[in-house]
Amino acid sequence: MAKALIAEDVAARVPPGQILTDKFPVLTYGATPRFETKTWDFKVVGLVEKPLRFSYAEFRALPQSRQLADFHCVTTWSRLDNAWEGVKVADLMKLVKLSPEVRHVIIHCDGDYTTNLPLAQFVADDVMLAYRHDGADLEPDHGFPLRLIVPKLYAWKSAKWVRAIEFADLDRRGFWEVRGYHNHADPWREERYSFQEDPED
Ligand SMILES: Nc1nc2c(c(=O)[nH]1)N[C@H]1C(S)=C(S)[C@@H](COP(=O)(O)O)O[C@H]1N2
Ligand SMILES: [Mo]
Repeated sequence: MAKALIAEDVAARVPPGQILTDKFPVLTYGATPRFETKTWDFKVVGLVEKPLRFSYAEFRALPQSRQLADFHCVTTWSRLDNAWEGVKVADLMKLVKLSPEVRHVIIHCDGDYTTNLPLAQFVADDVMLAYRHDGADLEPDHGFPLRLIVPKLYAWKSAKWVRAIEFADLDRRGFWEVRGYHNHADPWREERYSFQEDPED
């Protein structure tokens, strides 16, 4: 009886068309970038009162959080209860003064990967810049030293090797969003492909 209830809870957390896995597959377009502490930095740019730049040590000195979150890849695997540690975007935003016209965010990564999301989704309480996963530093292939985690959207929005956050007034589609993937990417609505987009939306 107890087991059946747990199975039902789990089923309720797996979006339509997804299959559960305990593995942690690596999904990367291109090669894993090299990390060097000395040259690495993290920037906040675009329509902000004052752009910010953090060295690796400065970023690691920011307030830390831990959270469990589910992860849904558009290629149909989902991995539940990932323990992420890092800096909550909500905490980072305490240091950022946005221009009033900001509506969109573009994430820039090493290797020229980008992804975009609406400001409201970016500042959601469960969005995090993570450097640890399941009790260990992120593996290089999984985004070390820093990746974004956006649990409510398909995982291509969870950009690995993040180097800069750009705040913008207008939306600009990212790497996969210009290659046929959906601009919104809500797994509960199966927003997988750009042909599903409502032009009025
Ligand atoms: N920089 C970068 N981030 C990325 C990707 C990528 O190719 N480059 N792939 C995305 C995709 S499609 C998925 S499903 C997740 C996979 O994360 P993982 O490789 O840690 O499982 O990372 C996302 N973040
Ligand atoms: Mo993916």
